[in-house]
Amino acid sequence: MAAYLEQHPVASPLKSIAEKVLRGERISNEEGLCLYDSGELGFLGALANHVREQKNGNTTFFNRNFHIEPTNICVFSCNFCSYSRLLKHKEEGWELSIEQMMDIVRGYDGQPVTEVHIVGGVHPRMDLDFFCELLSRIRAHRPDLHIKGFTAVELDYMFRKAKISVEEGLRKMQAAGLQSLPGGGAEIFDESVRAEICGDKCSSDEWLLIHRTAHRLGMHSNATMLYGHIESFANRIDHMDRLRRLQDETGGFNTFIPLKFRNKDNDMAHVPEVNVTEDLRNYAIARIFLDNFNHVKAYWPMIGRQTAQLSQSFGVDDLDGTIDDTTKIYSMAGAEEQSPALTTEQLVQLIRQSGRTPVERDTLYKVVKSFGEAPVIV
Ligand code: V47
Ligand code: SF4
Repeated sequence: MAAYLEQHPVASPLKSIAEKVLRGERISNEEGLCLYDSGELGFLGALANHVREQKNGNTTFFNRNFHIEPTNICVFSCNFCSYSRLLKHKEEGWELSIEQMMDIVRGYDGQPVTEVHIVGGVHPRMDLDFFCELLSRIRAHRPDLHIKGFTAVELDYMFRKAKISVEEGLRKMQAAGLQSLPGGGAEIFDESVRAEICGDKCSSDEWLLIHRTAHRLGMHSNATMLYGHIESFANRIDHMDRLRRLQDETGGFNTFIPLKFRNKDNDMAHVPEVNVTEDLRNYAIARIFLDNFNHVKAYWPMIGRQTAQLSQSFGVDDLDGTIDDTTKIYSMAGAEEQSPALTTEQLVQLIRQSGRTPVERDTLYKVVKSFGEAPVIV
């Protein structure tokens, strides 16, 4: 970064932000907004890469996981969602029984996966007891598998229906085998944008309360941000500011995952998608702004393999995992990856081609296996 500043004339507010970041200081919301308003791609990439390498060196993490999507029937109607079906259109959706989900788990017997990620629509009849039974069955069948499951939106609905507090509900699920929460359902915290795009599901405060409580009970979680639709840059900064403040309080977030809005077959199909420059700028600003998050993840099934490669020069140090085509939330919304699956060798290769060192991690970023130094690219 110092070399970049020597070679490129940078206007004064940006220069002082860069100097602050190089000194390891936190930037303010106003400075974050200034990066969105006037930071050009090369400058943001150099600065984000500095932060990335300070935190994670040349490593890019991935994990071996698989997904279970219990249902796409959902009581909510988020306008950006291409995946869910209302109960009255049940014939267009799917509902898996516990036995069917256990068949998926058993399908990975003998394979070196370390995590199962469970996420889906909010089905009115799949309740807390149903999911506690699923958790206990998975735990009993494969005690070594880390169970990461259920967005705050799914949990909020389940706990309300069971008429129990967030803490009681989380304790019950934790006892049944739940270990971490994924980051979905955060969307954009700004209340007026949230009302427009997903007004009927849990509020921002409820999302934050569930993650705060989970952290207090010793669980870790992720945080997402759905960007590139009707939100403003100020809304993105506000979103990340609320996450940064919760992280200061609990330290329980593992990773931040920006999710690019995809516009196929949903009620926001008229909203154009942002371009790849904006994706990379957004990764970079997230990396610079969220100084207390150790990791920024690019979810490759959503942005495609090539942007995932590029993102590693813009702050990203994690490319999620080897995932089978059970992930439908993005393919149904128009993502490049219609049937996302990469073998470990392919993912390792993809990371190496970007000049980074692939490291397999578990859910909590413990190293499972390092695949050695990346070859020098000439
Ligand atoms: O909350 C839905 C998003 C999320 C669209 O924690 C869309 O490791 C873009 O959170 N365009 C669910 N995004 C998925 C999720 C996730 C994914 C990968 C890893 C992790 C993790 C979490 O998907 C929803 C919503 O923000 N989403 N529809 C769409 N049309
Ligand atoms: Fe339901 Fe989630 Fe889709 Fe919203 S984003 S409609 S909560 S499945």
